[in-house]
Amino acid sequence: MDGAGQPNFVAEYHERGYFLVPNLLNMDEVQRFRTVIDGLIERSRSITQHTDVFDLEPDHTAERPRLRRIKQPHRVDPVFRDFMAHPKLQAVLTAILGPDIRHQTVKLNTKFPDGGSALEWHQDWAFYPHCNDSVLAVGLMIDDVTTENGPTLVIPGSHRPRRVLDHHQDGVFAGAIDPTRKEIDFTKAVPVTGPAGSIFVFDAFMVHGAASNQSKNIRRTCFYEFVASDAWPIHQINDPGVVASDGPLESRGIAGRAIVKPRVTEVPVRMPIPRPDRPYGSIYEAQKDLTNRYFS
Ligand SMILES: O=C(O)CCC(=O)C(=O)O
Repeated sequence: MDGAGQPNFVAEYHERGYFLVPNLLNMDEVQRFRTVIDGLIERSRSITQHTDVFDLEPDHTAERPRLRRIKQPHRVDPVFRDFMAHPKLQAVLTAILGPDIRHQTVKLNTKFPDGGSALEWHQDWAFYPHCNDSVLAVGLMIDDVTTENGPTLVIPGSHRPRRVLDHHQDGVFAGAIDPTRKEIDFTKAVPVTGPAGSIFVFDAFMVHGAASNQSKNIRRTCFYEFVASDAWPIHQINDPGVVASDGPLESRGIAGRAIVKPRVTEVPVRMPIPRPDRPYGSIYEAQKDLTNRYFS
């Protein structure tokens, strides 16, 4: 706690745009996730194309299953949903977002050994602008995250000033910024590493990405996006799936009250309109057509 009675991570969040809470979950809790995820990976053997649940690496096969992502895992197994009610997580979230909180989306990025896909630099805000900026993401480390197994990389301080960089290419949403525009100093990138069970929390305006997994160890990180209950989406790139399966937005509260009156503030927005010929599948698919890449 600092002098004003606020946990220190709140100041860190506002200054740098992110912070780490090591070992929020104990190893028994982590193991519950791992068991469920191992079962899902087994299930993916019979899949040959992306589905509503599985996003596949290009070299995925039945013999050697390799996933990039498990989409909306909280709809697949309660372990992912139950985490949102974890008292330690709730304490962190309410310190930043206040007492009334809703979840926006959940995704489990599974970076398999020997080449699990990179993600180009982007701001989450570009994907789901809201009517105010009380929007953040929590990464829950299911495995130890090291500098070798494809950690999330952040650019500290890039969450301010509030601006949304151009994530479009040729007029369509491409899910990443163009590194050749030199708007960001990538030499400032910091890998977010930590033991399994840790969480890191980052602002939706933070520029971040992730290199590919060049190690022999899997890196599974589950990303939860949370918003203050009075922050309502201006656009949801993965709509209507989210609304249809999770029920109406006002029923997705994880703490406090559902607030159906949006708090509207001046926020920068560029509408993330996807390609007309391909429904939005995942960030990996959106980034497929990029001409200029940083990581590969
Ligand atoms: O997998 C990572 O480390 C980064 C995830 C991310 O930025 C995303 O899924 O939007």
